Amino acid sequence: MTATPDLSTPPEIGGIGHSVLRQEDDRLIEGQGDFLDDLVLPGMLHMAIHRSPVAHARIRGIDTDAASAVEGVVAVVTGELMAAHNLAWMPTLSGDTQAVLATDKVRYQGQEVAAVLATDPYIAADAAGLIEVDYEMLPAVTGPQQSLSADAPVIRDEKEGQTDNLVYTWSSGDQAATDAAFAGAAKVVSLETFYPRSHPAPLETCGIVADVNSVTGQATVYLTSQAPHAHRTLFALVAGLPEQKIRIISPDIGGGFGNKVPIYPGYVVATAASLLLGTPVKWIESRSDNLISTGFGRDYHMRGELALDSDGRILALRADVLSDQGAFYSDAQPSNFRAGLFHVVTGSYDFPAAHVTCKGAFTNKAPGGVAYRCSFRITEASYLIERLVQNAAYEIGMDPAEFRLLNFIREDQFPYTTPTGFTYDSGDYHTAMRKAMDEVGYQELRATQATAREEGRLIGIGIAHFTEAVGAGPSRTYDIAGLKMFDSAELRVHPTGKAILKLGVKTQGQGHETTFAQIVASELGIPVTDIKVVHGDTDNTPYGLGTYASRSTPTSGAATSMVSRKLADKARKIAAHLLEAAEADIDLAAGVFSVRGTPDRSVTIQDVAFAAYTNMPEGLEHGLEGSSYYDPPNLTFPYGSYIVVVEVDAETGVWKVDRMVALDDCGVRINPMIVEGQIHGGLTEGFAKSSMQWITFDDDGNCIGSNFMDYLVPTAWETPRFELLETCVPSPHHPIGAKGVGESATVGSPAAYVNAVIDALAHLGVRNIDMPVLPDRVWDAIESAL
Ligand code: MCN
Ligand code: CUN
Repeated sequence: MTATPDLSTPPEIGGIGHSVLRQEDDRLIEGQGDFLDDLVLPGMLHMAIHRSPVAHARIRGIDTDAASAVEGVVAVVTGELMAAHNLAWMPTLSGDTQAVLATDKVRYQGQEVAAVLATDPYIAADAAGLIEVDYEMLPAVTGPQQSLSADAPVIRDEKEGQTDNLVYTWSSGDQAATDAAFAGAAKVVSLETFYPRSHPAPLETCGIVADVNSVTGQATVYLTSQAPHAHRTLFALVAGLPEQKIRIISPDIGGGFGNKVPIYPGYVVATAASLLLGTPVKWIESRSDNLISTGFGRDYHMRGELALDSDGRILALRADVLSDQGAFYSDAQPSNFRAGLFHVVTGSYDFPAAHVTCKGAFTNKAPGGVAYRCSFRITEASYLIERLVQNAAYEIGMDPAEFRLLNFIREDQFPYTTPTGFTYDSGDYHTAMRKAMDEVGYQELRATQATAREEGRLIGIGIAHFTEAVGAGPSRTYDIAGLKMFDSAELRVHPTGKAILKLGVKTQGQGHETTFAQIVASELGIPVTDIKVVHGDTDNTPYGLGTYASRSTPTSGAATSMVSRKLADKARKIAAHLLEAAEADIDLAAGVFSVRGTPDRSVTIQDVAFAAYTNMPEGLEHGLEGSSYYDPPNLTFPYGSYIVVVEVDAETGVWKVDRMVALDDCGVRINPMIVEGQIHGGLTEGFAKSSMQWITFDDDGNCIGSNFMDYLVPTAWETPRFELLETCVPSPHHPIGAKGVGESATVGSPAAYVNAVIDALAHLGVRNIDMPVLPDRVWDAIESAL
C-alpha cells in the first residue's frame, strides 16, 4: 500500500470536494426509477394483511370463510398454517422472537393476524376486511411504568420463564466512582424528560415481491431493504432456505431512515406464500400499515443528574432510561448494547465519571426500536445531555454557552476516552461553537433578549452541541445478530477506462451513486460520469451490513478508497511498463501517471486500463479489478454546534423560529452539496419532532398517529430556514478523513429547539417542556411557573 495519494481533481473529473450533481437524480426525477411497487411479474398475486383492531386479546377463533369466498382470492393464510411450516414465529434482530401471524394472542393494535392472497390488490384488501376474529379482551398495557408494576398482565406469556414485562436491564460506566463524585458535589442538577415515540415515515412504505421458483427453489426477493446482504443471511436462517438460492434485490428506495432495517412479518408471509403457491407474491404496506406496525423510533423515558463543583465544572453524570419496547424486542442495534449506543450520553463534555442504567419493558404497542435517523439511540442520549447541560447553566446562574465552553473536551485531549468506553477520535468543539456563536451574534442577541423581555417579548436562544458515534464496526465490538459490522467495495475498470463499482451498502436517497464514484474519481482520476455504481443486489455485490447509522462512508466508503488504492498500485506497475520507467518513479495525480522529473512522459489511467487487457507486463495478471473489505479501527465522531433563536408568544404559547444556525463537522466532505442536503433533511426531522410529531396511544392501546392527518410531517411551508456552517477536523483513521454525517442534524437539533423555547421562559423558572413543544404545553409551563 502506498501513502495517501494526492486526491485533488479538476471539476471534469469531479472527485472529493466537488459538489457534483447527483448521478441518480435524472432517472428518479424523470420517473424512470425502479421502485418496488413498480415491479410487475407474470402471474403475480397480491397480498393484504388483516391486522388486529385491539391491543391485547386472546384469539378464540378466526373465521376466514367469507374472505375465502371472494372471487379472485386464491388463499387465506393464518398463524395456524404458518405454524404447520414452523414459521408462526421468527427471531428478531435483538434475539427475541416475534409473531409472524398471531396464534395465541394479539399483543398490539395493528398486529398481523392473517393474510389474503388475491389476483388484485384491492380484492386482497377487501377480503382481508372480511376476516372475523373472535377476541377475548385483555387489559392493555400502554406504558413501561405501568408494564413494570407488579399487577400488570404478562404480555409475553408464551415465553418460557418470562414472569413479568421486563425485557432487559443494562448498565455502563463506573457506579462507585459516580456515586463518590455525587457525594462530593457542590451542586446536583436533575432533569426528567421523555423522548416520545415517533416514526421514520419514509415516503415509500415497506414492501416485498417474493418470487420462488418451484422447480429450482431459487428465491428472488425484491425488498425495500437497507441491508440486503444481512437480510439474505437472516432469510436463510429463518426460512431454512439455502443461502445460494436466495437473491435479495433492493431496488430504488424512497427513504428508509431506519424503518427498512428490520425484517417484518409481511416479508416472511409473502415469501412463504410464494414458495407454497409457486407464484410471485407482492405485498406493500399502506400508509397506515406502515405507521401503525413497523419500526418506530425513540420512546425513551429518561432521567439525568449532573454533579458539579463550585466553579460549575462537571464532575459526574447519572443517566437512567426506561425504554418502551412494545410487544416484541426487535431493536435493530449491535448485540453488545442493550440500549444501543445510548451510553454516548456524556456527549461533548469532559466527564470524570458517569454511570448509565437502562431498562426495557414490553408493552402492548408495536415493536420496532429502530434508531430512527440516529446511530443506535444516540439522538435520545444527545437530547438528554443537552437539555441537562442547558438547565445546569440556569441553575448555577451561568450563561449556557459559557457553561459548555467551560466543560467541553479540549482539542488537546483527543483521542479522548469517555467514562462509558468510547474513544472519540478527534474534534475541536471550542472552535465549532465559537464559530456558530459568532455567526448568530450571540453576545448582542443576549442583550436584545434582555431588552425585549422588558418590553414583554419572550426571545429564547437555544444551544445544542452534540457528538455522534457513527460508522460501525469495528467488528470486534459491533455486530447485528452476530454478523460483524465491516463493509466492502468491488471495483472493475473496463478496457476503455470506464468503471463499475459495487458496494456492500445500499442507498435509500443518500446519493451513494455519486459520492462513492467521487472517491474512485479522486483516487484513480476516472471521471465520475464514467463510473457506474451498483448496489442492492446480493448476487452482484460484495457482502456488507447495509446502510444505516451513518456507516456507509466510514466503512464502504473506506473500502472504496482501499480498493482504488489496490488498483492504483497495479496501474502504477502497468504505467511503468508503458513508460519504460521504474515503478518507484511513477507519480499518479488526477488520473495521469508521469515519470518523476520528466512530467511530459506520461500515460493516463485510460491508457493503463486498455493495457491491462491488451499489453500487460510479464508476470502480472490481466485485468484491473479488485475488492476490499474494510473493518474500521474505530467509529467516527462527527459533531456539531446548533443555535436556535425563537420568539414565544406568551398569550398563545405559539413559538416561531427566527434563526437556526447549524455548524457541522463531518471531517472531509466528499460532496458538499450532498452533505448539506443530508443536514437539511436531519434538521427538518429535528424540527418536526420538537414542534409537531409524536405517536401516542389511548388507554386501550389504540394508536393515535396512524395517518398523516394525525402524524405530522412538516412541509417547506412551516420548516424554518437553515443557516449552515462547517468546520473540518478530518477523521484520523479514515483513508480520506471523512466522518459519517447522514443523521447528525437529527441528533443535534431537537434539543436546540426545545432549549430555545425553555430559554425564552427560563427567567420564569421553567426548566422542562416535553417534546413536541405544542403551544398548549408552553402555555401550561407559563401558567404553572407564575
Ligand atoms: N457524505 C459526504 N462526506 C462526508 C460524509 C458523508 O459526502 N464527510 C455523503 C456520503 O457519501 C453519502 C451521504 O453523505 O452520500 C450520507 O453518508 P453517511 O453519513 O455515510 O451515511 P449513510 O450513507 O450510511 O446513510 C445513512 C443515513 C441514515 S442512518 C439515515 S437514517 C438517513 C440518512 O442517511 N436516511 C436517509 N439520510 C437519508 N437521506 C435520504 N435521502 N433518505 C434516507 O432514507
Ligand atoms: Cu439510525 S436510522 Mo438510519 O441508521 O437508517
